[in-house]
Amino acid sequence: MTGDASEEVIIRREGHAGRITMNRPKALNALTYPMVVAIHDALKRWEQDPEVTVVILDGAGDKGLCAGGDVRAIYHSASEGSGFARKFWADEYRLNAYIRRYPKPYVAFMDGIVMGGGIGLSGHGSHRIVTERSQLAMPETAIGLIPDVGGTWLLAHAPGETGVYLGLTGERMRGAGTMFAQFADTYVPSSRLPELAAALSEATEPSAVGGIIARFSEPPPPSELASHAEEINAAFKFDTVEAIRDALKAMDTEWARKTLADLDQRSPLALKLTLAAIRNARTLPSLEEALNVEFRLTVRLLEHGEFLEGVRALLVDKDRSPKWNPPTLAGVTDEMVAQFFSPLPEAEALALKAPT
Ligand code: QUE
Repeated sequence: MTGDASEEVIIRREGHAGRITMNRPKALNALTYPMVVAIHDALKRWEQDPEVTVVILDGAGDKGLCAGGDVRAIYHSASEGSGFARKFWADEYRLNAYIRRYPKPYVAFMDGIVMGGGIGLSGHGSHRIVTERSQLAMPETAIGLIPDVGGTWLLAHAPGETGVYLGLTGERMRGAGTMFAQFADTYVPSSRLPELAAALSEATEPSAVGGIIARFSEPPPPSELASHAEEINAAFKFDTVEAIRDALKAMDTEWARKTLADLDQRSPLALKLTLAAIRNARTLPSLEEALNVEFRLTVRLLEHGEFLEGVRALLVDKDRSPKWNPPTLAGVTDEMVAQFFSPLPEAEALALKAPT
């Protein structure tokens, strides 16, 4: 079971650690379908292997852990229908839920950029480590999608309206902000990660992992996010995106103007679905239920065309001028939102269930 550097993900044992290294550094380690399968298989093997006491996830290269899902592959598959996208998202979300239920410590080194699908692989882990280089985000509304991979669940459990703000604007979390939003647990300087991995690989019991990590923990550098909590809660408490925009306009501060400009770049349809999905996730009993709803929304955003237009404009043609449909918030009716949330036909639905 030796690692092969030509693989998209390097899976190997190092002492008592099962190690997963995302290995597409030229694509910021964006998560492909074969990587989803390889990671799930490795985790299943290590679950049964008494020699493995801890799993460590990290990324090759110096940019970050993972930029997101390989949305370009989904874009290029779409001319043949939604089959590949459905398979990709269903198996990715199943992996996200499995990570949350994993019976051994799952340690994610969230160094550098960690977005979208990268959050799905790390944010549900038992030990989430950030560094001075970490930039975490759920940026999907920019590409006509909703924050998926359990993003609506994580955002729903961030304090106050922080998650609504992060999910709608796609704003990046750094330093202390990652922990304030409850997307990370521990700050460790990036230069100490190799030493931490070596120490973890010597853990003879899963129960030793927390204490090992604590030895490397330092106070995180301050960030802007918590300092804006009051403005965030005041502007993002409303039930409609229109009311949130009005509140930002009335604030007339530098922060409010920047936030408004961010929102206005994003898909009106994705914004309304994201607001409803995060609020809805607060009422759900489990991550699995949130993933099942996310699947309805992502599949329908693909078939509607919004997601393809977003990927085209931001990642393929790179003209940064998506033609959103509808083009304005006013065009997105409550009926349209309700239609997106309605259950898929039983044979097409993702039906993940929380363990009882
Ligand atoms: C929103 C997103 C993604 C994004 C940009 C957004 C996303 C994603 C990537 C990405 C980035 C670099 C790559 C790549 C994909 O960008 O999900 O293959 O090399 O994966 O604004 O949701």
